[in-house]
Amino acid sequence: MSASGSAASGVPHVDVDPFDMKFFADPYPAHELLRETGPVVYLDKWKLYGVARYAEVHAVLNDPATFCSSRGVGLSDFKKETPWRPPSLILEADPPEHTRTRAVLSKVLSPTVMKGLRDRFAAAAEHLVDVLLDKRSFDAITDLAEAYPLSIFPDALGLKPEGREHLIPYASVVFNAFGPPNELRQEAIARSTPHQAYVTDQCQRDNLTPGGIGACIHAHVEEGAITATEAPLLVRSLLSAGLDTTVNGIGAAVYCLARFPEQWKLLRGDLTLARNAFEEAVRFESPVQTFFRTTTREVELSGATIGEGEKVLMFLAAANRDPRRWDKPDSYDITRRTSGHVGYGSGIHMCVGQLVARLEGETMLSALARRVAGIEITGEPRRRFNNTLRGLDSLPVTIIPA
Ligand code: OVV
Repeated sequence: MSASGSAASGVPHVDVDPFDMKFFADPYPAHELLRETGPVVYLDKWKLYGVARYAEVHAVLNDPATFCSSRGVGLSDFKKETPWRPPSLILEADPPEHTRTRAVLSKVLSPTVMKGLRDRFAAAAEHLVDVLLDKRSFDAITDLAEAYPLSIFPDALGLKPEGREHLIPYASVVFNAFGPPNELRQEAIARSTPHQAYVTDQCQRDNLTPGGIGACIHAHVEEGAITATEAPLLVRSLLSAGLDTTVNGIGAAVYCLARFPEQWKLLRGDLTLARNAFEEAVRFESPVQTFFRTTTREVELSGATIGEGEKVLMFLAAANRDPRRWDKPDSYDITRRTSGHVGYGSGIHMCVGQLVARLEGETMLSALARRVAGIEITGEPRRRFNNTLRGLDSLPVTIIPA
């Protein structure tokens, strides 16, 4: 891992593979190297530009005409390669097409819809904490971070009970597929057929329970906002992005609160901090570590010239700990002003499901803090490796009843 020579374009080259197991195991020294080498860097290993400072990540996210999404937000350029699945109509789209599909998903995930979900989410969180208090010792990933979203989100969408075991594996393929053609990506896609078959089937109108969020998306066909062919693909976006992300977000929050007991005490003393404790975990761990854009023209960014049709990798996680933007960036502080973090992105593509994520995070942390005096890590946490998502596979804990 090192920074070396400067290309004619004025961009320093960095010898870092951000999709390597060693990088995933401890990305922080590499994030620092990427930030300190320059505002824009070039990664020879995968022939891509990178931005790791807050200012440049924010700038790229907020110039979607220059840094487009329609050529894919992974390393693969959809103009040069066939995508592994039909492109997302929201994530992998630019205005004006994006504007129309985004409006539909914004409506079905609106504050009003959250009001209708809150009591159910809160009751499910309380119930799960009851179950976990009975166990005392459990795995905070499988038994909590996965179990909680699985107990509410598929029902909120209106999925039938059968086959839900495909949901996390499918999302894992989706997020691995944004990465380069390494073993993680190739293996994930190779094993994806049954998961894809399940998801494609569940997106059809007849397979979605009336009243659920999936059915609400299909209802927008009658209003003329989207076509009957587009509706299933928009449901697919929620199946792709709505579960594994919150699993890793809730996992991150529990991992933070277990490692930093003074923050746990603060939360227990003031339950209104639950929502910000979750938000700070999203900043601190950045469950979604990276996304790409593709340049639509030659562009100058902070003195660097990037040609047309280049892939630019945004290190969201590095931006979220950039000391140029954050005081004590490496401290998990639930009283911090977290607004402006890019864990959900920024600009026109900023996470359309962020209210669902926050509602899940807030209800779970507040249920835990109400009933649990302490969370003790009792075994070695095991990391889960993914080209885009950061999180654990296993976190053995024991909880102390309040
Ligand atoms: C934000 C995100 C991640 C993965 C998939 C999608 C969106 C999608 O729209 O399919």
